[in-house]
Amino acid sequence: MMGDPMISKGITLTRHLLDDRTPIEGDLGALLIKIGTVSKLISREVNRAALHGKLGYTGEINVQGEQIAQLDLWSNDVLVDALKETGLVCTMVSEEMEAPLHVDRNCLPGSYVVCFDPVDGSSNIDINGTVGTIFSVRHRRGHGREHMAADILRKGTEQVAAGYVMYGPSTMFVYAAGHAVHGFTWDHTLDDYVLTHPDIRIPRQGKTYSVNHGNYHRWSEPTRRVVDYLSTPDKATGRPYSLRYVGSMVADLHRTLLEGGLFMYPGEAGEGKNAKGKLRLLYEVAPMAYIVEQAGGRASTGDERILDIEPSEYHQRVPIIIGSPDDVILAEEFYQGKR
Ligand code: P6P
Repeated sequence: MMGDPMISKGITLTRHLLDDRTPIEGDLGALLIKIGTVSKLISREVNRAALHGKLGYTGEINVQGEQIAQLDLWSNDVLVDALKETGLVCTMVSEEMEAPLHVDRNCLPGSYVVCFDPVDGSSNIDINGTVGTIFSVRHRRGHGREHMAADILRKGTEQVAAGYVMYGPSTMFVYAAGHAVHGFTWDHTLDDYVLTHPDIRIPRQGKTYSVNHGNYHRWSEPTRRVVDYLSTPDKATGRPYSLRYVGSMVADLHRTLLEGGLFMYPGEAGEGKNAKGKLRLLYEVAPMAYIVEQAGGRASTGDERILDIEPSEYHQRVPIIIGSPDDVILAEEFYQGKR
């Protein structure tokens, strides 16, 4: 896409997605524009949460066993209503909804399944940290509610688009739809996203690793050995890497995408709740893996390519090792006993 006349400053997300030179299928552009529009509302509420008494938690626990932040529920409802309104989304899966939502009237041939985490990392809102919305888009294959599970539980390779919105010092919309990864920054004067990061490519190798080091003693041996290796000084191989960890997947992945390096949320040793890690395949791990691969990166569990995983449950967790290809391959060598 580099050199493409559409890849120039001042191009808004709307104009980019509706231009017939942008290789995006059918109604997908309209769907992404809608997600961008809703993200403006979420961004505004995140920014005003402290002023409008929207900090803190509802006191309820979600299907993940996690506390529900006030903005989690509000953002989920806003996204659900918007995706319904498009008339294009037949089925939705959300971190905040135990069961998928099936919208019969939208289930025409070519309609979409959208999986999303409305506000990922919402625990960071109360400390004015960066949070994000993550989304994944697939075509539905079935013909009715009875096919809903089969429509949803499909490999990440069948995604037709994925993206995230990062509510940070600036609000950014980053998406991939099979050809390139483009980043747009919210311009308040235009009241729209403007193309600022065309055709993002992840560096082959980075200088940072991103993981919750507090879990060190719960990790399996290979994970500890990866982290021990990266934090051991060795000039010839550019070590030690610096540890960077926000605790908000969108923030940690965005830095990794732009600067390279490794993000990991590995499984824990043994058969406990977090044996497969904490992050959910359908609406966190698979969309991020889709984006990073399209930027030239790599994403695996340590043993298996993320996008090849056949989901078995809507809220299934998988370990994730993702980022620069050289760094992920190095980590995989530890998991596969080659180092
Ligand atoms: P931990 C936020 O709760 C989240 O789902 C991701 O955004 C983030 O990467 C991860 O969990 C942080 O988890 O256990 O390190 O606090």
